[in-house]
Amino acid sequence: MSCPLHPKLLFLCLLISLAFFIDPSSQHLEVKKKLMREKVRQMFYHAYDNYMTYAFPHDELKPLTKSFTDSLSELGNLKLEHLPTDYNGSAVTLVESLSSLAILGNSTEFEKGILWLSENLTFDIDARVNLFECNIRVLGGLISAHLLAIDPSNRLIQGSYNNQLLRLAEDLGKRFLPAFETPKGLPYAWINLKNGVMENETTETSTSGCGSLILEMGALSRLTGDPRFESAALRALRQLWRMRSSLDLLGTTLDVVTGEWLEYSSSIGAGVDSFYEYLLKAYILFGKEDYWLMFRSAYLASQKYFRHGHWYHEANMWSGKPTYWQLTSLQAFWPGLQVLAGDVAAANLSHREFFHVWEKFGVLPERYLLDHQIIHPTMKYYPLRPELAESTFYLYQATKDPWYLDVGETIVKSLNMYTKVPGGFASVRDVTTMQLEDHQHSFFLAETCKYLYLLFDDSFVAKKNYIFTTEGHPIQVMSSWHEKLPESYFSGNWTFSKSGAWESQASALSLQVCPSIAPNSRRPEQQRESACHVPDKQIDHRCWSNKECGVDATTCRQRSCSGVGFCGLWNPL
Ligand code: DMJ
Repeated sequence: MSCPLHPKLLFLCLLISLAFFIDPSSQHLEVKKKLMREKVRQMFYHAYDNYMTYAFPHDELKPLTKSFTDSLSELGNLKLEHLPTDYNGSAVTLVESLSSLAILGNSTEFEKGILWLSENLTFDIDARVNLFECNIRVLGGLISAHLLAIDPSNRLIQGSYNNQLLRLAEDLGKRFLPAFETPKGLPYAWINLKNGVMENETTETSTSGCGSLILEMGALSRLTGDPRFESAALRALRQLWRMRSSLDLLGTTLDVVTGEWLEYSSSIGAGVDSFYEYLLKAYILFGKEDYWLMFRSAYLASQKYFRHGHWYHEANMWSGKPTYWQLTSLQAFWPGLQVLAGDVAAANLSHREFFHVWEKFGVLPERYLLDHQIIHPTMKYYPLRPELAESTFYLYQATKDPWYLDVGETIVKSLNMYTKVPGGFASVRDVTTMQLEDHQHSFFLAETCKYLYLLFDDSFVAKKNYIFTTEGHPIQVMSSWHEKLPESYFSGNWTFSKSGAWESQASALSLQVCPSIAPNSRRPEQQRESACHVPDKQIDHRCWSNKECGVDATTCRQRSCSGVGFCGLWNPL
């Protein structure tokens, strides 16, 4: 292109020429990401401002009637009249919003929130709360916000910060401890914050309730120097793991006093989900090999007994036989976890199945019956859950495939179209009619909006290595908390690493957790790790017995030794 000599025209011409050198598709992508970030930012503030106006300091917003609910106590099935008359809630949504406010860079609101909480929040209340929910929402929210506040690079605090959030977290953690006083250290599901475990308290709890406390309680111990929190959570986790079946499966519910399983059906969904998540994330955060070994066995078993194509059904923990053929909305976190484990190809395939159901109904129904291809008749709701957005975020970060941005855009559109009301965002009672329910769960601010924002914004995760708790609260991965610093450790969350001519693309973790590689047939120049891949003993796949054969990377099935001495997938499914 030749440019005229007139200065104005010359300038214009140079600009046009420059545009030719800038890749128009990447430019388009950046524009789209910026636009979407703004949309999600507006969604967050619509939810947050309405909460602050109509519900704060109570726990959650009722967006249709512009009123409030004290969910922290209602989680214990207590009616409000059973609570102290001066009880005004524990501002759960504010606690849950702090880390999102930090990511959005709203230092004013972040600091204001901390100030209010440090002057007003008390846990000395006669309220029965669910240990798991209170841990992931309140303890996790406080710890994450504390860590973000003390990180000077965030520039979130203008005045002085005197660890007020950490002190609140420590007080809450101490109130959790009586729940663990059972014969085997398995915690009660419910605890009265003032009086400890109540008389005649139910002894029934879930696997996730017992086995997903280690991130928050472990972090609390590291920050306070008081080892009791981490050891209580770890003891419970180890005991749970000891109770696994010979197939490495765990049931869904158990008795904390007798230590017996109550529900034998096992899954990656409700009641178990975050147990898997915390094994892998605890390994990332604390670098203890034990967590990885437990995760690896549990993950292998899940692939072997639950996976059917790209779906996951439930199975009996003792026999491994399928029990319920259902897809649940909570399972949609699984592809995100698979990305963290380096199993990106499998994550992509299962994510597509969930998104297909989202597209079919506009949102994800709580339960979808796979064998009949219909929604469960009494579980038609969608309470603004974050799991699909969460997995979409992980997959985009790992692959940078713009298709995931389109998925995010669809999710944002659906949420605005079906659930946005003048008073906030309302849950869907029935996805077949899109009839709404008067509840805006705090996880909509802690997770749904956060993951959608992070999908379109790379800056937060590019800065540091974070793990996100099951409630979406970031905790920085620090070498000082690591038992053993992994050999290949990266400062960013995601990385491309080169070995010779091969490029491997995966999570920062995958190079240490999945040293084995599986070829990617679609893009042979790229290799991807698989968390379940165990290579055959001999490089030429020759064998004398089954013991010398590994686990197939794509199907996660055990390979066996053929009559003529070669490892392969010889056994029929
Ligand atoms: C959240 O509270 C957490 O993610 C939890 O682990 C299960 N799912 C809900 C939101 O769906």
